[in-house]
Amino acid sequence: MQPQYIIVHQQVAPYVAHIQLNRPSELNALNLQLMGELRDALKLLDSDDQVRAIVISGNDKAFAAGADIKQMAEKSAIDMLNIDQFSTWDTIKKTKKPIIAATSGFVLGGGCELAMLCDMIVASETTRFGQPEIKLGIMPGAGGTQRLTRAVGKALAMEMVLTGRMITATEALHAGLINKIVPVELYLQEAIKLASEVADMSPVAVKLAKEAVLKAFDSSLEEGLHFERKNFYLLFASQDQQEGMKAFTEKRKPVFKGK
Ligand code: DAK
Repeated sequence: MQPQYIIVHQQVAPYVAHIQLNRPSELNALNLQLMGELRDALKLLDSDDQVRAIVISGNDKAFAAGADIKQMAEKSAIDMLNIDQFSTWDTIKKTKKPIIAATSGFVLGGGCELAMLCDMIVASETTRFGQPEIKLGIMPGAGGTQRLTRAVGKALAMEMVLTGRMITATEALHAGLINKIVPVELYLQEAIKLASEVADMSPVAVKLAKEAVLKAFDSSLEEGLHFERKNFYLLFASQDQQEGMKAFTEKRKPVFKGK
């Protein structure tokens, strides 16, 4: 069945897929159906050999203005427990291929948490990031107190989470939340370009390197270094390692096969 709230473009560049969140009249508010469609699309792309990097965008006005407040408003704690949205978010989190968020306009609440679940963020200069849940009498529930704090530090995270203040793309860049800022007409193009750069590398090395970087968030330095070492050794069992080093000595561009 065709998804209703996302558009999947299989090959926007060689080995690069693009998912556009497409619920513009609600500023891409993340209702349950949209999140389910996103989860299913990512699962398919993650197992597709023709895809090595994925870009997620919204539109110029909003990447996503958060979870759908209208859908959540009447829910009880037990409804929330039974719906178990976390399993959807957890599946998205398990995507092995790199994901780049291309953001513009509002990146709020669950939208900000979704962008932070991605591996890199390319933002237009009109992007505003925020965790405004506190204004609704709740708090972030999908990583907004944890990933944000690790990215920008306690002072700014505390301010954003406790006051709901949105920050500009420039503040986000200085705080280390995003990778780059570009003019609004270029953010998608630049994100695809960044994804293409990654897609040029060995997909096995990219997968294991992404896993190792993410390990830094939930391990001690010693554990993380140990994990890194195992993945490093493992890559010496890949054809891509042989190709990469051979191509270097032969002064040519490597052709990586993901094997
Ligand atoms: N939900 C539902 N509809 C939304 C929405 C949202 N988050 N954001 C905007 N819309 C809708 C508006 O209701 C409006 O619809 P109509 O009234 O035209 O039918 C339309 O989009 C256009 O919005 P506005 O008219 O408000 O546009 P403005 O430019 O005036 O204002 C705004 C833009 C972004 C400042 C404003 O729309 C706004 O404040 N939106 C709400 C932002 C917000 O509070 N976001 C946080 C939501 S709570 C979880 C995972 C995640 C979460 C929870 C659980 N689990 C895994 C369990 C996340 C929670 C949240 O994100």
